[in-house]
Amino acid sequence: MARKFFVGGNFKMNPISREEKRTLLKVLNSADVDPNVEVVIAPPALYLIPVKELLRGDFKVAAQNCYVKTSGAYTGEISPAQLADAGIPYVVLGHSERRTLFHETSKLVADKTRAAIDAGLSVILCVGETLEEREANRTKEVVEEQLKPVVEVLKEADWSKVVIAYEPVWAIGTGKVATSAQAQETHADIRAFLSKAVSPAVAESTRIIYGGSVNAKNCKELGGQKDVDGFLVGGASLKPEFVDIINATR
Ligand code: G2H
Repeated sequence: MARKFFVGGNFKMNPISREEKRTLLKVLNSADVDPNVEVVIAPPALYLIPVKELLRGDFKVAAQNCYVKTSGAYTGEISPAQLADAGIPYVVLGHSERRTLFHETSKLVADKTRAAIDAGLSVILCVGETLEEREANRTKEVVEEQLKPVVEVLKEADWSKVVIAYEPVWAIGTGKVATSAQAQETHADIRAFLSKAVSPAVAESTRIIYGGSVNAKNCKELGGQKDVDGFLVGGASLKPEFVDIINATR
């Protein structure tokens, strides 16, 4: 079965006012979008429920993080069970900002992935190399090292609940996008890794999306690559051009 194109909007810690949030939602709710694209919006945790209530029914909502535990003394955290109970279907895990600024290891990201899937959530799992790692020709190795713990905890089960976001760290928020050839090469490597480490069927059906300075200008070429099944969009998801990115393959 063909993989459904997937476009996620990662608002990160934006917008900073409810008014801005309403303006953004107005643009999204009135947009003419390709019905063959799965669209998922990840606002800050504070706005998850209002965004879910105000957002058009054909778009879904994602949390930007969750913890591994179901409940308990974990001040400041949100559990996968709480997200599921609130009707939030997706969670973004392992974003490089979480790995770098909040010291999340690949093992913790894998455990969060397992916990989220056990709670019934789907996961947008982020991986990607730094500039130093790319320049040392270590991209494939780094991405595989980030994926291995996930393969270990998930085994063959539940992969339909995972969307992998390849986000080269050097392209995140920098305006420096990967070339379509660079994105295609790493996406194909990830698919080959999944084929060996999990199964050819999982490799064929898992969506691998690209993130890192995607905008209305570069999305068509990137989205035209054989193994690029969509995007995770940060900065541009806060602007009207996000609609053009959703429609990249139309
Ligand atoms: C990468 C991306 C969204 P941006 O972090 O996850 O952000 O499009 O701003 O580079």
